[in-house]
Amino acid sequence: MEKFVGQKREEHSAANDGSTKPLRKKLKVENDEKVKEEEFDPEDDEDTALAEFSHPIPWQKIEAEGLDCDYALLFSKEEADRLFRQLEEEVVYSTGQEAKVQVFGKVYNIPRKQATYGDEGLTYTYSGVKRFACPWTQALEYIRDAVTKTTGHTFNFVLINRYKDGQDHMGEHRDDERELDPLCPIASVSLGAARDFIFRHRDARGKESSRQIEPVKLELAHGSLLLMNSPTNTFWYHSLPVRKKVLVPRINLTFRRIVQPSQK
Ligand SMILES: O=C(O)CCC(=O)C(=O)O
Repeated sequence: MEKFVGQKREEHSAANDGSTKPLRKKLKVENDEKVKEEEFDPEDDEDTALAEFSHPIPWQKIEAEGLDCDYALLFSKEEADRLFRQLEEEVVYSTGQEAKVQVFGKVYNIPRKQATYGDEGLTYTYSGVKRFACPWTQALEYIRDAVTKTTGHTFNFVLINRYKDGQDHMGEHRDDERELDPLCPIASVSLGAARDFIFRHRDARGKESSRQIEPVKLELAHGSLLLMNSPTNTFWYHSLPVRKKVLVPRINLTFRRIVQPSQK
């Protein structure tokens, strides 16, 4: 039997009204004490906007043998809706070689869209393909800084996966590439459709598995943050399976700290 870690789904379902608003709005008190709404100005308002993320948020601990994760709702539904729409405008997804994976020497199209952003000059090689970091966009910087304020960890790279609906998926894998700083958790932010996310212990995979260990199953909600702490990615594979009933898109951002060989 799968171990299910439950959350409240209905409060965090994604909006689909298609409208585009600025990332965040500020309230300005005028001389006559009337409160006026102003457009978000990224130059002067970012610290104020991010201040709320320095307050503790309720974390849910998810533990099993060799698995250590923390889960929380980071963004309100309204803010998660706005961030989703902004990412839809800003993120440019890979095409060509970067939109493929290599498994045992064979090249496949990936069943979702992918993009990589981060600090200048960083690269990340996984599934046999080298990815280059595009410069951070405004929304990505905002989300990255919110994750940093909440967790105390800094990140220099983000892998973005966009699932157009429940047919798009990600197969079982571990994020254990040599470039990843082992002391920094992988911070996974989800926006859009809620999707199941399954961990499976490396000794309990396949018919010939040596041990019986229950998989750990979560539902990643709109606006949520999942921290995969060490040593989770050594012992546990994770996947985002097909869910045919899911008809709306989802964007997942995994913030990582890359250490390039020259820095090691
Ligand atoms: O979309 C997800 O939640 C899974 C992402 C993932 O497994 C990865 O980026 O390694």
